[in-house]
Amino acid sequence: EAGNGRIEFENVSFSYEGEPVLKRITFTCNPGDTVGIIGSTGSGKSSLVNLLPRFYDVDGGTIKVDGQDIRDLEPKQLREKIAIVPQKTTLFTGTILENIQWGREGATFEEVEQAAKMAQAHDFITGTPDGYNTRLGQGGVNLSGGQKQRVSIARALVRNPEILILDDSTSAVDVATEAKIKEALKAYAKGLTCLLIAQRITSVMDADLIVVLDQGELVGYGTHDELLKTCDVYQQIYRS
Ligand code: DGT
Repeated sequence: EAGNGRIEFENVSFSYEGEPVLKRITFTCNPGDTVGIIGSTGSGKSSLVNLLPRFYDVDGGTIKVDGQDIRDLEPKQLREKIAIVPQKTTLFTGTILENIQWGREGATFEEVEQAAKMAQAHDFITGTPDGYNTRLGQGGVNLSGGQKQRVSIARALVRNPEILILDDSTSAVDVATEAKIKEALKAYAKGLTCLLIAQRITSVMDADLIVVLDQGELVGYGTHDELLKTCDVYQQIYRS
């Protein structure tokens, strides 16, 4: 359905064991937008996205998805809407096909293939002698870091989410391939809302919106050009 995948953070605060890590975060993400999230280590990027699938709950403020407070959604509804590729994903001993199907039980081969194509994993998979039936060693040891990340992205995409969260999931993928992944996500039939955490500024520069975090505070919110003019922290990241 077009028009799904709106995300609203309103005055969101969050702390770990009384230690504040997110302070009054407010931003809106329109359906189909790609939102880049950038900021130094420890600025709160992962914490922010981990609130969406309710791995943690807010201390204050509200997060809404498609107009509904996520605390009012059933876990199942939330799981159907949101797919997250965590910073450290785990592939298991089994075939590539099984590793991608883990995202959604009952996904057909065609659906797996389609997800892998979007994640730019299809070509390297079919380039191996056993293709999708290639058995991975523990943790996916026989794949490169970038290949593992692409299989993990395919695992999330096979779930057909409205919202895809990539937590530093393309750090080991080369810039050209990363651009192709982003293009494929843009062209995704349902209009996928994507939250993309990245270390490289080139990964977020072309996003519809960029959220800049600094020590748990939202210090910038806008496009690349806007932030270059208005946000000191963004300028510093850009220059470094
Ligand atoms: P990264 O992944 O190194 O680029 O850093 P961010 O920006 O993703 O930051 P995040 O959200 O991982 O951490 C924000 C702050 O929260 C940082 O001071 C570390 C702290 N923190 C993160 N996870 C936990 C946790 O599970 N327990 C506690 N007590 N503190 C945590």
